[in-house]
Amino acid sequence: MKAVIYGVTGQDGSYLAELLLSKGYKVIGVTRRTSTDNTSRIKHFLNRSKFQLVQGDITDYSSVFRIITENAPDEVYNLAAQSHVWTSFNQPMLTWDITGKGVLNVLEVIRNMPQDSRPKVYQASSSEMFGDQYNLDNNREKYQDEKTTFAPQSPYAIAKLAGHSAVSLYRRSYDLFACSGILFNHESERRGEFFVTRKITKWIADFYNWCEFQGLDQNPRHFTYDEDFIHSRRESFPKLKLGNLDAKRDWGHAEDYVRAMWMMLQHDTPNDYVIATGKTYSVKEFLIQAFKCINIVEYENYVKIDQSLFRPSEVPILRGLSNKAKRIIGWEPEISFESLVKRMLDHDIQSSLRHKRNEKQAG
Ligand code: NAP
Ligand code: F7E
Repeated sequence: MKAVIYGVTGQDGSYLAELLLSKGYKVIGVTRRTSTDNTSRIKHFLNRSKFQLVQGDITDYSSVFRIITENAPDEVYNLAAQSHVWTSFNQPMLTWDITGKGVLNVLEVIRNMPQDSRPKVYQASSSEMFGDQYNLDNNREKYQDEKTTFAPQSPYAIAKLAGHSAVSLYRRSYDLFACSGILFNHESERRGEFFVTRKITKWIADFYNWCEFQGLDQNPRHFTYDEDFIHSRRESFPKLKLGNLDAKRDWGHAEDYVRAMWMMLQHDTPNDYVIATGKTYSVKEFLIQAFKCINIVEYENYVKIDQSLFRPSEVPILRGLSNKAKRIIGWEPEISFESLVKRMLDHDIQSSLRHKRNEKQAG
């Protein structure tokens, strides 16, 4: 089997490539040209004989055409996106071109191929498409599933909904084997550093090591606090700046979610599926859970609320029900919220420690 992955250098792309390589696939990962190295997440398999990195950009139809027709894959996974919601308010056109129109480039290339050589295609849709919509379950708890109305609340979500609708249209109209995974938030040790979960775990890890290097534990009595800084007797450390702590998200681990992508394409018929854990936590609850891992029980002294990090329009609560995915493709998540937080924090503490040691040696 052969697969093309758009977005291979991203969080999900790196895990998906690992999964497909472990199943014996030949994997062609597409990367756009950048002036600095963007392969940090995929370095460990770059030299595998079954992995090939090719240059291309999802917004460039000619390169999409060349990469898909010349490689003749069995499966194409489109994970390429400007995926940061807050950024999409400042760069709506770019977000549209990559996250929305880019999907059409892939679909058009595949539609124009002879029927018997068309690859199956996976599209990375998003729970952001639901916006502020939800249904109520028997306990009057809010949830979203495949039947919930879409009401996008950001340029990112609008672009994703365009891509999602195009996949559905091309499947019905041209008989493409095309699936959309409506994935709820999923995080990991490889999550981009400007998403809230990783921003939190990275900050806590740096703070933890800052304390360690001064020979202090994290006991609040060692510190004094002002509006922007935490002070020890010798040094100061900037507080963690965050926006809306009340938003609620359904957070899973990316390793579980890339498995769902692959499972969708192995089924006899193409379909759209919600992929989620069914549990929801506020940003505040994530914060509390992460601070708990370094034995700090109150986060308030360490966090500054920054109004500039609030969004013009917010998605208040996401909680996905994946009953359809469980019933039809047999997918269920395996990694819990608690172990997600712990894995991210342990990883960040180790890498912050390495960084600090190198800094000390160099200086
Ligand atoms: P990510 O880490 O931001 O990765 C995005 C990938 O897209 C990167 O490899 C990036 O390349 C690539 N890319 C950006 N612009 C491109 C272009 N013009 N041409 C080709 N590639 C381009 O995102 P992720 O968290 O792995 O998410 C994967 C996909 O799932 C995205 O489409 C995202 O919108 C969607 N999604 C994510 C979540 C989530 O919670 N993670 C939930 C629902 C849906 P560079 O490395 O060069 O930047
Ligand atoms: O924000 C709040 C923010 O940026 C989560 C993407 O993968 O999942 C992701 O989108 C919540 C929001 O993820 C900060 O207002 C508070 O309510 O981590 P996030 P997201 O917007 O949910 C969906 C499913 C995707 O498809 C996207 O590609 O946290 N929040 N303070 C903050 N968010 C950020 N980034 N930074 C803060 O300082």
